[in-house]
Amino acid sequence: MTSSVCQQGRKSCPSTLNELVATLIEIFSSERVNIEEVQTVMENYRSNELDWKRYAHFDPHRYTRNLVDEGNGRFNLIVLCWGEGMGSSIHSHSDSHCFMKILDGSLRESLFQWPSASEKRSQMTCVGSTDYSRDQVAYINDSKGLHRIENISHCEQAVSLHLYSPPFDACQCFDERTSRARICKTTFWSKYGERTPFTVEAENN
Ligand code: 2CO
Ligand code: FE2
Repeated sequence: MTSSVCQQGRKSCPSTLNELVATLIEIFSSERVNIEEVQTVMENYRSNELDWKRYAHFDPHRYTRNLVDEGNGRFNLIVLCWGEGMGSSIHSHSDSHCFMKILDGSLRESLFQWPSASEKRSQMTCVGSTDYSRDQVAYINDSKGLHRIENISHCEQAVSLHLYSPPFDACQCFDERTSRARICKTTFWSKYGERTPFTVEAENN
């Protein structure tokens, strides 16, 4: 059996999640972020369940967000667990970079335009959708638009690894039929593998 060998040197080709975190911390220590470099490094890490299963906690009712690392204050690295048929709302990313790598299963990203003032109270416009499978990496920021992420499978769970820089704890969530926005607080189901205490206002976007 042949395995693809990464040709770009050890740092660009992390072989474990820990190595990936170390490389990302180094990349984000500089002021300027090279989006392609981050995407490549995240793609080069081959998903290994042994690395991330301690962060992969599922909830029967909605997708979970599980903090892996706070990236020296520069980014949040989060494992998201999506049960069959689960999805997010349409949401923004609070002026942050958002990278999403598939660790298991596959996810659909649907892109939407920001509603213009004249479109208030009308249906939002979907401008395309892309399916991502294991080890692929998607990128979005607010200038590219809004998105919804869904696990469209009815028989497979999905797990994804998200990097947000700078970290944020709230974003805007939109009602697809009316374009109305509201502020959603983001919450963690677990941090560093440990269940976080339940809070009443807890909600995902
Ligand atoms: N932004 C959503 C969240 O962090 C997930 S969709 O991918 O960015 O809950
Ligand atoms: Fe998102």
